[in-house]
Amino acid sequence: MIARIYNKARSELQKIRQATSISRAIYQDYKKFKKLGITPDRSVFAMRQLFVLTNSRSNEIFSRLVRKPQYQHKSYPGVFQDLSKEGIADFLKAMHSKGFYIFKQTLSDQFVEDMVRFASTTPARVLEQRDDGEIVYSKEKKIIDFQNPVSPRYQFENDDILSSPEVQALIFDESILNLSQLYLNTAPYFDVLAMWWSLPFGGVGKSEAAQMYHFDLDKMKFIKFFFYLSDVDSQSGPHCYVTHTHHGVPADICKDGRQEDEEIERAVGKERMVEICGKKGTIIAVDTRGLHKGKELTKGYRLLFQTMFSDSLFGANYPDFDLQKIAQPGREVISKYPEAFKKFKIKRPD
Ligand SMILES: O=C(O)CCC(=O)C(=O)O
Ligand SMILES: [Fe+2]
Repeated sequence: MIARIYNKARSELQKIRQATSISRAIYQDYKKFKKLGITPDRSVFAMRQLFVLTNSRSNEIFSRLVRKPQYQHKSYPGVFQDLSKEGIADFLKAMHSKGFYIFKQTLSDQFVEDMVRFASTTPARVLEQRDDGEIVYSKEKKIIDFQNPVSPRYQFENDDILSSPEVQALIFDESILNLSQLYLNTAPYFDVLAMWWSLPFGGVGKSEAAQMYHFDLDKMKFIKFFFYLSDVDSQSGPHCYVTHTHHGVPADICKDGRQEDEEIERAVGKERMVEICGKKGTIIAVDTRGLHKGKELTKGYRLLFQTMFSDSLFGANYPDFDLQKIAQPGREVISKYPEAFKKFKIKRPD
């Protein structure tokens, strides 16, 4: 009995020591980042390590460090411009408690149709098995063929999707920026852009296609917006989320990497594992520091567009966006929020 208590105390103490030294290294790197704008690789890894060691608490603490005053505009035009005070309160409550929110507002049929047309005619990268067995994105881009899919996921290149006016409208939607700052409690940064098709593929590439439970930790704190551009039911790849896990998880599943459904179910129970189904046009906000995945498809297809705002650009060094592709309305928004959209830059030729 005494030996057990002693061992537990010793292991807790070890964890605290480890967490302290990792925090110190991250803080040093943060100071370098403030000068150079680049996060040293060791910190990208260390943040994940610390997140697991402290069962998610580290990020809340660090995110206080990077907090800046929020924008104070009178209005924030866009998809959510009519959201009432109560609507915003609902959104914040759900985000803080459950970790995700399904909006009543949706994208119009016409808007979705235009995006689908674009995605059906634009080549994308596919997951392929290399000679050494590893599954990676192809160099060559392919247009989706629903009859003969060659991959569970067709991922578009940022440079390709940026030229779509609909994509630009969603990136520079000020109402989305406003909800992001309210949730993140700081003036946010536009950080990530993604769009991909998902298809049934017999389980091959499930992990690489983000179809196994995992947490994201690209930055300290961030919010992702998912836009369903096809009808999504239980068989056609709903986004799945384990409620409350953005605030920590039971010890058994407090680890990095992909995890099996059964492991999660054993630890939290099935009721907390939510499948988010919805018609095309559905918009969802998610704190993907919580456990989540896209469900493997058994039928149909799913087209998803995604954006992400972060509290700071400290963390994974994702590529900048090509400012030259942005049309006038987007440029006006950039000039209103230059810091938030600082990743839009004139690209130097390679
Ligand atoms: O496909 C999905 O629903 C989940 C994708 C995912 O893991 C992510 O965007 O972080
Ligand atoms: Fe993810």
